[in-house]
Amino acid sequence: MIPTARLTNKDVAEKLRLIGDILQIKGENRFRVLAFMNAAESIANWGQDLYSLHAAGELDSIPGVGKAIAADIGHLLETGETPFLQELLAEVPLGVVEITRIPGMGPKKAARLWHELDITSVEALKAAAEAQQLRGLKGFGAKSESKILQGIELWARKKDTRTPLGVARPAALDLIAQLQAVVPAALRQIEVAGSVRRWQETVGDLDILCVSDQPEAVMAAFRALPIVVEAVVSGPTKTRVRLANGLECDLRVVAAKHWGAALQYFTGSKEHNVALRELALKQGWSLNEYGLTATGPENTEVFFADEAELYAFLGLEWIPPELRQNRGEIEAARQHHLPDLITVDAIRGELHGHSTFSDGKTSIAEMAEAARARGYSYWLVSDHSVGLGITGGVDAAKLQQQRRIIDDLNQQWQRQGEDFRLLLGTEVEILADGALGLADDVLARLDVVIASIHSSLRQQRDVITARCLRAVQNPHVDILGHPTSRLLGSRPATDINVEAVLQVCAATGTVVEINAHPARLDLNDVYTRRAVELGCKIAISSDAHEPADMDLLEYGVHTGRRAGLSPTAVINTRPLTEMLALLKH
Ligand code: DGT
Ligand code: CA
Ligand code: CA
Ligand code: ZN
Repeated sequence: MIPTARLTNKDVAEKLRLIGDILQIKGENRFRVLAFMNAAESIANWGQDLYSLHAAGELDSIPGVGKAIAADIGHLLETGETPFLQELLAEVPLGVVEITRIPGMGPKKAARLWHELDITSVEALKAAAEAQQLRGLKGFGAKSESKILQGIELWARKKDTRTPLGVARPAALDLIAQLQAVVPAALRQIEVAGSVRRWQETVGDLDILCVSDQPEAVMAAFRALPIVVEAVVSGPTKTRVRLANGLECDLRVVAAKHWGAALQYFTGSKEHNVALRELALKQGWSLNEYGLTATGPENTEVFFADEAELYAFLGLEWIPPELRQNRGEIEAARQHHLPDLITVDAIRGELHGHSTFSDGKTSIAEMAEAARARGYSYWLVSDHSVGLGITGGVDAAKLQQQRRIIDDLNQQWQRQGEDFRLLLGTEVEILADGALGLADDVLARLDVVIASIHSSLRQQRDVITARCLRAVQNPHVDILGHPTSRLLGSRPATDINVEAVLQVCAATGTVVEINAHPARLDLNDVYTRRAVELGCKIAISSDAHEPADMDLLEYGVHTGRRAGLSPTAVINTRPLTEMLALLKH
């Protein structure tokens, strides 16, 4: 039972999706297709390691995974392949599957192009469209040829190019601010929707929704904004533009009475919407982006001024956008059991930040001032330890210097009756063998110790997992920093066994960090959910290297919200003494 290469949950989900796609091309039963698609979705969002579940014979405990699909997954994990998929791939060329992923193309069209014109790759499709060979087919015309070519261009550009939320969100808010500056009188409401509103860690495109009596003026102003490069679609109610940074943005104008349903619809996620629509249907209503229409003979229509009214009409509490992932939130909203979600305001201090003693850009005193200005009551100075190749990493002597600076500042605040304290810690490097970059007796003198991995990131799974486990078992290590060390868009997560690490963190009382920097968001939402299930305590910090970085905290808080995180699970929502009492030593 030796797998050639270890598959991630995402790899397995992709294979299952591929099976679903091929079954669709073959025109198989819709429910059979759905079974694979649902299993794929479920596994992509599953925080637990599939290999250990498989070893325990419990793959079918995953929602949406029945016995038959569990057996396919078992084959995948053991051999990297499944006989079923092999069979399907022998029948249907992979290029035909790829064609289904082109915008505007679906399994039916792809199957026809394959059977009738023997087109089995995107390249062949492009050539055929350019050579005007498609218009001979029934139902295809000159117009569909140019649409297909546009679709192919989009597909080529889109492949693997989701934008980190840290880039997409400011861009969307900026667009809104610019529009508000140019046509303030024309805008009655405006709001960001789509994945940005749900704080998903990466974003395909931006979606903005507004209410206006002057849609033409709003659309013209939008197309004329300086950061807009070109209009891709120009219409009275929908305009799609490309921005200078390559992102695309949809702007939709809706009538005031449609606002509630439209904002709900365009916020998504698609999966949440599908489930909500099913719930509405059961109650005799058909839901779309305008409102509800009775499915009975009278076709009564109901409209909603805001989202909360729509959810209430369906018997649900308003669901925060971060939770709209079809992972049980609709049922929870029905039973008034939605979690009490963490907010930015609940954070009382930060437990990860840097100064000029390592790679920070600002002195301890200036960082402290910035933290105080934000209303925090504590802030941890946690510079990198020596041994990371960062000039000026802290050693025992430098930590003593830092202690003197911090003591002085704390005494001043105490004299002035200020509710603010600096804490001294370090972000100690977990060395390649799991030993720490500073000796235990040095760590013992610090208020809070974070341990994290920044080097030897490509170690094998067993090696890097054991390395991390050794570190979190150290009684002086209070917090595990950015557990997977990924950098969104530039560096994949290490191959660490997160499940095993979280279990040991829970057992040892080691706090797990959500590093809020939008390039990290590590732990991510899925693993955070799992960490809380396992009983881990969480810290959310911005890992600030200069005062402006402290603004990034919200990305971590909203990642926590996507995980259903409540303030009580987050140690830095507590007052200082309570927070310190929750640490290991
Ligand atoms: P993205 O852009 O890939 O990061 O993700 P979204 O969620 O922003 O997706 P997008 O931009 O394609 O569409 C925005 C929202 O519109 C989406 O979250 C839900 C809704 N929507 C779009 N297409 C469909 C659809 O085919 N069915 C349903 N139920 N909702 C849709
Ligand atoms: Ca979008
Ligand atoms: Ca969109
Ligand atoms: Zn750091």
